[in-house]
Amino acid sequence: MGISDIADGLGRRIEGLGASVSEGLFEPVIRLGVTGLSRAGKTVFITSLVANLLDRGRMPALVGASNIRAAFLQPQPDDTVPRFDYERYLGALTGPAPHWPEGTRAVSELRLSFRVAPTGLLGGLRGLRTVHLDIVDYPGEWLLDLGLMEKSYAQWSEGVLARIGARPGAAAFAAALAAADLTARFDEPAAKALAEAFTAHLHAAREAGFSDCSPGRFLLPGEMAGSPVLTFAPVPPGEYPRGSLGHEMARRYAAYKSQVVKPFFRDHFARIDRQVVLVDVLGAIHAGPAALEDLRQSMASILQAFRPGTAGFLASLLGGRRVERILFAATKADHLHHSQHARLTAITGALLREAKDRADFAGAKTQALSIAALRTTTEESIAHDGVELPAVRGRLADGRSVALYPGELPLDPAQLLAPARDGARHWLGADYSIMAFAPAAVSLRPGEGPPHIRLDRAAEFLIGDKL
Ligand SMILES: Nc1nc2c(ncn2[C@@H]2O[C@H](COP(=O)(O)OP(=O)(O)OP(=O)(O)O)[C@@H](O)[C@H]2O)c(=O)[nH]1
Ligand SMILES: [Mg+2]
Repeated sequence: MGISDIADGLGRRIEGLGASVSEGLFEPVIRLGVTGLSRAGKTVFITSLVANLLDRGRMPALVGASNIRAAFLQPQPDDTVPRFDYERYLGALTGPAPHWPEGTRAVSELRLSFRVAPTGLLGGLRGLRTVHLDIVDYPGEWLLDLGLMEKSYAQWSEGVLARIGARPGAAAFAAALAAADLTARFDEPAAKALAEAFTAHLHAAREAGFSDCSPGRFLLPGEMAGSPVLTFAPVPPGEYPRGSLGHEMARRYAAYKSQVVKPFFRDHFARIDRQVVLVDVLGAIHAGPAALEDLRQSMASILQAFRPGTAGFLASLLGGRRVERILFAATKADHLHHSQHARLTAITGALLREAKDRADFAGAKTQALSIAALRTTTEESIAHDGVELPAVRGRLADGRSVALYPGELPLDPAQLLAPARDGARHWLGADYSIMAFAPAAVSLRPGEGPPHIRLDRAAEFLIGDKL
């Protein structure tokens, strides 16, 4: 740990104290982090959660909802973070031609404030309290970058090169690597060619359903696109003299850590109180055993961020502060008939099991749930060879209505996780499908948010105790 790390840690702690003293006395702020890998469902989750907290008719499991006298959006407190574009996303999901919002590229934030009636014995004597909920949307890939903080460039390179082996685009990257002379004098076009081949591989791997496509900013560069911190790639072990291409790559890797990874953890992650981690378990099962195993390993890396005791860098930033509650939510459960939801939850729990067993997340409360932030289907049973199958029906983007029987998830999660871990190429004797259902056209009644599955349970776990 360097002097600057210590100073940063101290600065945060003092700043953090200031915030908690003034806000703690007057208006409590809950900072809710929403994360998940690309396409996990973060934007849809936040949009539907906010809509359902503003209009709470579909939130029976949120017990404190009856204490809420008013809920309203406010300007968010951080001047340099983009606002989560709630109105636009809600318009996309529930407007006249419902469609999914586009993918997001960066951190964004929204403040929802509640006026809450006092509860308890002396409740009647006090006025309404204000509780602020600051929701922060950030890519899970950025948490994967925490793994880089403890790795030297050589260690990181070795790990990546071993992992990507047969993945899409890896051969083209290997060819680019073979063509490059890493000991030759550094020149920018050569660095760029390698970084581009590596980035192309990351994109292809993500398309194919792989989860660990870090460094996170390579896929989501935002305003850093093309800058030197994103223009490096892993290289084989070797002696790279000063001024060489290989040496400059190592320097840029170090710059990525100090100028990209560290500021994210300091400015965003370190301030989170409650966290929801969205996981597209069904999508990974559909993509096959390799994708499910990669998801498991990626989640294990992501969850490292929530046990800061082991990571020196993060421990010094957090200074004893911790996330109090973590919800692991399998998203898009509306692809399944409700009779299969418990199995999806069990698979999600098992997927995270190892990571959870290694530590108890420093005392944080955790829960696993299967949810759909926006329910796009209705349930029905379809007759197939004389058997009634529990199915769901939804609408495709072209307007066709189709019934889907996604396959029966096993009762025992090991039936999926074990073959995945053993490197199976296909699921044996089973086929799991999902469909690109479009959001259903809804006409929301006054006081009701968009239809969902268990979003109220998620909200109760995350913020129920503060209402
Ligand atoms: N059926 C169903 N599909 C969903 C639901 N939530 C998300 N999806 C699907 O998942 C896709 C990704 O959802 P987003 O909310 O944009 O995911 P994200 O995590 O914000 O994605 P990035 O911003 O690209 O990282 C959507 O376009 C939908 O196709 C849901 O509740 N039900
Ligand atoms: Mg998004």
